Amino acid sequence: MLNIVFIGTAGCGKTSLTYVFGKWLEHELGTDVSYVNLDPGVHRIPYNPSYDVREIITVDRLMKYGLGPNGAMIRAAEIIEENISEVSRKIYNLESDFKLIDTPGQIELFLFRPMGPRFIEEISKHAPTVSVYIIDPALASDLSGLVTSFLLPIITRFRLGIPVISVINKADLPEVRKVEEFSIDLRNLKEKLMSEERGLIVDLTSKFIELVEELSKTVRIVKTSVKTGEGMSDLYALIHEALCECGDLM
Ligand SMILES: Nc1nc2c(ncn2[C@@H]2O[C@H](COP(=O)(O)OP(=O)(O)OP(=O)(O)O)[C@@H](O)[C@H]2O)c(=O)[nH]1
Ligand SMILES: [Mg+2]
Repeated sequence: MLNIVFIGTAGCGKTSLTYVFGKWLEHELGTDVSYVNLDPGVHRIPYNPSYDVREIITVDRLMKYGLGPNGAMIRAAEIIEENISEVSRKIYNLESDFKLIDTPGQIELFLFRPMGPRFIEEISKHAPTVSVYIIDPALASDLSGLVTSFLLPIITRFRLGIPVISVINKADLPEVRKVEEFSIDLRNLKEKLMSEERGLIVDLTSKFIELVEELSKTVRIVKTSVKTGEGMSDLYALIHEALCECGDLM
């Protein structure tokens, strides 16, 4: 039994990848998959959820009581946190080899508020848990965007305390080529930066690159696309590697 938690910035493809990777696991490996929706604000999801947090609260319902969209999302996260034992018990009770967990649209609701770390603490008591951090090429197509995109999975690892693997999604889009070029060799990226930019931003960015290099020595990043289906077996292999490294068995 394994929990796989999909995390990333708004619109990076969490919901679509949860669905497409789940179908790949079912069809290619013949495994049982449970789909879990933790997004209280979503309207339509492509998979049939085995557990849906909207049974506790929805953003729409809170907005009917007069909250604005951001206030409603924050309140929803608090309500989920108040019910975290029940939520994680229901997920724990699902009988399947893989539980794919789709998190709220806004990453800060899950990562920076107590809900995400509390949820991870609960579910990882019962089964190995790994997070898939999804990089959106649209946010990584300039140097500072790229470095920020590489730092976020490190922050995710730090905040959640579980293995985090990174994927660059939307591999079918042309923007991904630039991200790939940069990420293949961070040292080249640093030299390029030094030659093109000046001042504090160069110092900061090169320190961040060093940090990413240092913390990502053994990390492989794979490309996925929910449009073409590419990268699913690579993603599966990467999850396997991450769990082997931290000693958890699948
Ligand atoms: N071209 C392309 N588009 C993608 C891919 N993955 C997701 N998208 C598109 O990106 C948009 C957002 O996808 P979602 O799966 O809803 O992303 P999300 O991270 O769950 O979004 P929120 O939960 O709203 O933050 C949709 O229009 C998807 O069709 C991909 O691999 N390639
Ligand atoms: Mg979503």
